Amino acid sequence: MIAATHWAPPNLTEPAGDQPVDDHLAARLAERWPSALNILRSLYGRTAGFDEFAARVRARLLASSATRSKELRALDAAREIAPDWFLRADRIGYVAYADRFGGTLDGVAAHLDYLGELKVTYLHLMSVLRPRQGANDGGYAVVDYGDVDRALGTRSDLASLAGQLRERGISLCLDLVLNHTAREHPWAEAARAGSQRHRDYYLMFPDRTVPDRYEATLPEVFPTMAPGNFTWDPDAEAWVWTTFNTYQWDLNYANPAVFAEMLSVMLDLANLGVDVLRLDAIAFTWKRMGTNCQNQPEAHLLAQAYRLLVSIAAPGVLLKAEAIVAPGDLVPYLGAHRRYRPECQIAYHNQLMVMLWSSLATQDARLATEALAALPPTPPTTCFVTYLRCHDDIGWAVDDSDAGRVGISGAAHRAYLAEFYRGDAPGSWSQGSPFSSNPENGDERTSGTAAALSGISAARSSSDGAALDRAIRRLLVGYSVVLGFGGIPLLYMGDELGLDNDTSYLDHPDLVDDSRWMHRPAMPWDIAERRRLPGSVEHRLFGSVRQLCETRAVQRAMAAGGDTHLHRYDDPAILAWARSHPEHGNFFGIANVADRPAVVPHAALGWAGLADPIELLHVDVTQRNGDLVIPPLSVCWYVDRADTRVLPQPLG
Ligand code: OTU
Repeated sequence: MIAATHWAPPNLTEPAGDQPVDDHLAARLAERWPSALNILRSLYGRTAGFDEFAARVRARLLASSATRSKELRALDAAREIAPDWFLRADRIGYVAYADRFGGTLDGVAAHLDYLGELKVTYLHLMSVLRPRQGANDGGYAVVDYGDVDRALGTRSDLASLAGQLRERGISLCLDLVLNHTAREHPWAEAARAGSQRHRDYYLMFPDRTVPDRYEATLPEVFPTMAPGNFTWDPDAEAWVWTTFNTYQWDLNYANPAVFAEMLSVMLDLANLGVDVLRLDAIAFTWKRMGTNCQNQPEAHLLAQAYRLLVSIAAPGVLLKAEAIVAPGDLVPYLGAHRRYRPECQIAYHNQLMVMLWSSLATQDARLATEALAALPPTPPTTCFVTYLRCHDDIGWAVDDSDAGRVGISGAAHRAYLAEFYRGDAPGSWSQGSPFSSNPENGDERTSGTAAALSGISAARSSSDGAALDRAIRRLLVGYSVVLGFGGIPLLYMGDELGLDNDTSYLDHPDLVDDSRWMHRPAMPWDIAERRRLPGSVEHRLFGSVRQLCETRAVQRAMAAGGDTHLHRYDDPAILAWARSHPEHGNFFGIANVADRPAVVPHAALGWAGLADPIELLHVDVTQRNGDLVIPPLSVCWYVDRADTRVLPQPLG
């Protein structure tokens, strides 16, 4: 912890005019710059002009701090004093495309009361920075990181929205698409025009020799939309590295100039009032011949360097790793290396999403229990974002050895889940669609809204009341685990209302190839009004989700940090997890993923460390022969009475 003392750090010998603006900054520099410099040296120490580069980075930090507003500096100070601010139980996230939620940034601001109803304290707005015209992968192809999409508003609208969010205690998360730029970004334009300096910002090859050698070990991220990892650009007369779509040019992070450019972007967004930077596709940022070019040690060094540098200039700002990778590869993004090294504070818990849908399809939580128990521990100063749906597809990340431990084949189960959620398996209630099927390796991912995947859409169109009840319970089981698992839960826009798939993308030539658009509808505010109409699906879902959020927000034992342990019992329908936090107390969650009652031993509550448990969600748990009977498709949240400040209200 940095104290606001008045000593001059001994090793700061910069010339006058290059002095830190305040003592806090001086202290942070003294504490963190040497480590940052070490990391930069291991990344770029061998490139010519390293010292000059390092001096420029340092000067950039000072300049950025000097222009950081008083208000943001105060927030920095508060967050340095209470660095667990983002781990607390009252952090509840909402994720939406800015345009689809509000039309414009001002439009987003006009709907903040809606987020207030859900107790939202963290807002991830997508597609805010200026993307290329035409196809742009939902905004993940940026032409100007310093400008806002003109259809949404201006930089000052963004700063004003951030200010309004701050007043309401809502943190703003924006995407930092750092792995690639749009093909029309000025750097790429200059590269095409022949500037060698800018060609070095990207990975460009005169012929197929080197690309073919890389391709030998590279997977394809979008095999149907954008096969291969390189695109011939006739103007640049080169094969350009394009991991994602042809118009998304991968940046060359082996070039320190690229590192410095992206640092400037981060610091600029931080000073506009952005609280969390989502590092898009961070796993892909460093390439190495003979590997899959993901999760390379240098990708972690990049994240560590950015973390330290951002925490010097804007310590209230967090980094979130968007690394949709195997669990063992994931926790290092939170700093869990052989020895802890500060890296991103937040990462996506993709495995939980996959395992929830897997459990709901099979009405069996044993695979989920094994997979979640196998996840290595995360540093207590970091957390996951947990979610049931997001703007991307679901890749059926079932690990073969997890599957083996419950006696099933990983490959067969992956194929089954894809089939189930596209609605083709016997008994399926789902109305999802395939995304990026790869006939070569049998991979098939899935698109669809939570309502479509949980059976709400199907039940609604067949007017089957009992099926609708089950489907609603299914979606709420998913969200009850997401909100109780520990971490920052994310509500994906529209799930709280049960929005159906939106097929209008099929009429749009830029979108038609990409089924992810079916779960990216515009917010139908007229339908949202039905949340006030008793008996409507919207009322049932919204009311229950709101109640989950309200319940969580006031139960400090539901904070992130601390440990999570999966508990195993005989009944395969039970997913049970205990969380213990040294300060905030114990939490125990029990989910029954089956459409029949399920049992856990009565002693389970004691085994989970609860002395005087109270159940927060008013689930009608009964007792039978010394067992607790959990009703079909329901979730119980238990905390100790002593840790409870607010007693629970019935869910309704
Ligand atoms: C991310 O996606 C974004 O979330 C996608 O919307 C973008 O299309 C993509 O980057 C390119 O900018 O790269 O680290 O299941 O999870 O495409 C993982 C696949 C990513 C997605 C993957 C992801």
